[in-house]
Amino acid sequence: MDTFLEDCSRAVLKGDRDAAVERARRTTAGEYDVMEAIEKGFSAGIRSAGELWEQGEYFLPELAFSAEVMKAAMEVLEPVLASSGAQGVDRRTVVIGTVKGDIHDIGKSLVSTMLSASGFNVIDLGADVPYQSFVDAAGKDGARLVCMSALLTTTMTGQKRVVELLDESGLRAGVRVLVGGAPTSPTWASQIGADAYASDAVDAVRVATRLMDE
Ligand code: B1M
Repeated sequence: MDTFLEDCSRAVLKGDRDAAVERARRTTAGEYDVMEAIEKGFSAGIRSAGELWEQGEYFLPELAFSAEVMKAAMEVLEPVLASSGAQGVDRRTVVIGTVKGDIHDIGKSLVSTMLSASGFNVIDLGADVPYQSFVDAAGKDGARLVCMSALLTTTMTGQKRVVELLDESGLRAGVRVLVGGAPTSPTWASQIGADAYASDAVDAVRVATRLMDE
């Protein structure tokens, strides 16, 4: 891997906030491609921290600290992402959140920023979002797309519940549903009656655009 990307990854893995923020600033200064720095640098670091935690070499506070450092880097990077897109301006409203019981919000926020950057009007409900809140927000704001993230096998079932609630509310016919997050898959999306699955933030923009154009 490129040394700069390795440095980004290591800064997150070691919980070195100053180094991570410095690398993020250099990225925004145009030294590196922002998406590449996120996906191959900073995200690689948080995934390595997760692996060390899984192997019992990191304790949860160390993993949480790495996540905080990743978020500090993302705070520097997100404004650049947000202003970079805006091509093909499409102000159609999208509701997004991580489902109830799940506080993993780094990937969801990345998807949210990329959708905003691509011109969608994004209503980001945050993480640990009650199922009904997705439905309420979609109804209130006339959303055409509901996006749900889940990182836990125990919380991904919440995505299914939201699809059911959208059905029960009568909103389902006018709303597309996109799911994502590590334990989800295209098969899962079709099992729960969602319209699509996206593997990462770039794919999410591609799939969201396709769903809106259908
Ligand atoms: Co947790 N955690 N965690 N964690 N954590 C995982 C998910 C886990 C796989 C780690 C492991 O065991 N290797 C595991 C889940 C196992 C499982 O269910 N199969 C796990 C666990 C078990 C837990 C706890 C239960 C631990 C505990 O307390 N005992 C606990 C749960 C808390 C809760 O939610 N209730 C917990 C807590 C935490 C921290 C708080 C320490 C922290 C989260 C901090 C935060 O988000 N604010 C954390 C972290 C950082 C991770 C890992 C290491 C990294 C997640 C991440 O941010 N990745 C993760 C292991 C891993 O993923 N390798 C792990 C970087 C991010 C950019 O990628 O989130 O995958 P990701 O998002 C990607 C794609 O998935 C996709 O696009 C994004 C960008 O490319 N995507 C979408 C995501 N959402 C999408 C939505 C879309 C489309 C694409 O459309 C709607």
